[in-house]
Amino acid sequence: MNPLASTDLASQASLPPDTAPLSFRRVRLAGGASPAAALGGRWVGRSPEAIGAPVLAPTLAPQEALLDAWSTTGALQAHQHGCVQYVTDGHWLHGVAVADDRDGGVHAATQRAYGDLFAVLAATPCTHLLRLWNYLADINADAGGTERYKQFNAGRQQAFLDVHRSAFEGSPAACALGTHGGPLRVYFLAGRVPPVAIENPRQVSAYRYPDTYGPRAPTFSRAALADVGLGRRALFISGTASIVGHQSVHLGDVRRQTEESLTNLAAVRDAAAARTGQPIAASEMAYTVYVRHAADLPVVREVFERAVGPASPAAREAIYLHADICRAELLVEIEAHGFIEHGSRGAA
Ligand code: 3EB
Repeated sequence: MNPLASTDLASQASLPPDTAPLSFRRVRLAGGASPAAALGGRWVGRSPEAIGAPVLAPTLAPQEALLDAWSTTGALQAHQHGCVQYVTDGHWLHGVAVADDRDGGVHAATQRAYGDLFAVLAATPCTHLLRLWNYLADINADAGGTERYKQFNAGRQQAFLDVHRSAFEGSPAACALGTHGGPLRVYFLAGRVPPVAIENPRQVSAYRYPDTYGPRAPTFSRAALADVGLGRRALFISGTASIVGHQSVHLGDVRRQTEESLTNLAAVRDAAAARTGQPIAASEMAYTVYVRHAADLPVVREVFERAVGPASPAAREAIYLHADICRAELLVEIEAHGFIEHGSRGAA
């Protein structure tokens, strides 16, 4: 336990005492029917709301979909604003911004999505982003001389600056993946209290990447720790790839890229544990594994399952999606979230 670190956390604003707790469930649904009582979440598989990233595993029936569902016990209200649809109970808010990038291009679509999203947050008590999930078709394709991911980064950073939100230290945890079609989709989860941003000591912070990766840096932190009520905290680990410092490593070697990504995930978990004074078990987290080439699934899965324990809840519940990673040379990216009980904090 690091006493300094726990002072840090203790000085964070705390949730109002009447807060309904936030919870998570990964659910398999026939026909993509929305479960009652969920704020919402990211859909994959056979649903009109699904992202264009085919599910490589688990094997789904033709009409099945998977939903990463965020729930609360509070009374829910659904709303729409601009390109954003969202559901909130006043304590937690989940939404999705959907913007077609075919007319005005990626930069404009990204600014529109984030502009509407920030307008929603500003109009509710849930002003603090806990986690963002970005999905953009053909992320590595060139459009007018600039890679679409770089245009996305420029639009995203500008949208943060436009509303005077930090685009650097304290940025939200996020991921950005390339889908095989469909509009830009930005899923977001927000709450009333700011999370604590966590960085990875093995990596340069993404918002400090040199401009060789694009004129505007990506806007995200490596992870975020958020109080979710009832004495629990969530650790949201951003999309994590085979990057050391700011460089992609193990080019062309999917096995070693997967191992390096897992080493980075462990470093982020360790950094979070140093802040909370409590370890978080890799075997208990909920993972999404993005694989660029479907043929790489067996190798990625073998390395991942060995790392988290082949019989663990993590291995059993992980989902593998066919998606492009935001740098053309990266073959795999892994994201995860999990929960920490304050109760087992001992003396603190
Ligand atoms: C990386 O570490 C790999 O642009 O929101 C990971 C997580 C990555 C989030 C983003 C990008 C993003 O740079 C890519």
